[in-house]
Amino acid sequence: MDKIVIKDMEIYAYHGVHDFEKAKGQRFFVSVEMELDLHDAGLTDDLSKTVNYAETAELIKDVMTGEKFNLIESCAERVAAEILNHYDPVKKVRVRVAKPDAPMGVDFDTVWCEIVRKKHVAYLGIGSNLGDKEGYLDFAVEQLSKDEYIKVTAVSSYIVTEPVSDVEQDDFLNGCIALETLYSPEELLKVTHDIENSAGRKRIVHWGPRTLDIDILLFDREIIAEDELMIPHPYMAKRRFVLEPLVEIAPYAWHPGLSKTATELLELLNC
Ligand code: PH2
Ligand code: MG
Ligand code: MG
Repeated sequence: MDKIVIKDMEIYAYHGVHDFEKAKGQRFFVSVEMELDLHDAGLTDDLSKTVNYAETAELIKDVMTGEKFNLIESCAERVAAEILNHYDPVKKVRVRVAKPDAPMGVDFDTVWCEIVRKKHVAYLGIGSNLGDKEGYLDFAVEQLSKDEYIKVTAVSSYIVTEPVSDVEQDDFLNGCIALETLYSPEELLKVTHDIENSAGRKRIVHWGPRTLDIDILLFDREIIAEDELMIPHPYMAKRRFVLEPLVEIAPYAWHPGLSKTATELLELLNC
């Protein structure tokens, strides 16, 4: 992947565990490597097709001077999040924060931490068969869009589907959401649970009627098999109410366990 790099930007700031560090301040050196596709910008000589590094430098300075953190880790985390949130074309960033005058009882050149953060792509299935079904699905989209670490990139049409269940219940309204996120799968799961709960979801009957169900279907090409979290979603390949809306927004979404696209999975259900 192409990169834009800013190396060792010097910023005077007030981070540190000790009170005197927060009062007096010291020098920090911040480096960032932003991964993005530079081909188009190079061919067209057009600044709007790339990231303006002078603007990035300002952004980094604002993050580093806007708040006082205990840890250089927190500085790095915030810089990474701001850059990824601010610049759509940047998919991955490496951030290093160095503190050469850190109070240590030894002679040293410098000390730094370095992190790599990237945007993940995830697909969610949403469903409701209680109350204002459309309202609940819209609520899920709204709440996800509001989260500063999530960008909703596509929402499918909502389709009416018959319940796949042994429990007698009303028809569902189902849909799919595509998003980019800085969250890990576990963090995203917590976000989706919180949204289900604020939609008044009560877990009374297993596989019973629900105001709002949000399932993580796919997360990058990861495979996770834990009690609380299975990715890809274990039943997605068998369920038309998942695959139809998924194919509408992401026909080539890849199922890493079955090594098939969403479209291929839907075709298998049809035959
Ligand atoms: N969800 C289930 C069980 N059955 N059937 C339909 N049609 N739509 C659903 O979203 C659904 C279901 C468990 O989450
Ligand atoms: Mg479900
Ligand atoms: Mg669920």
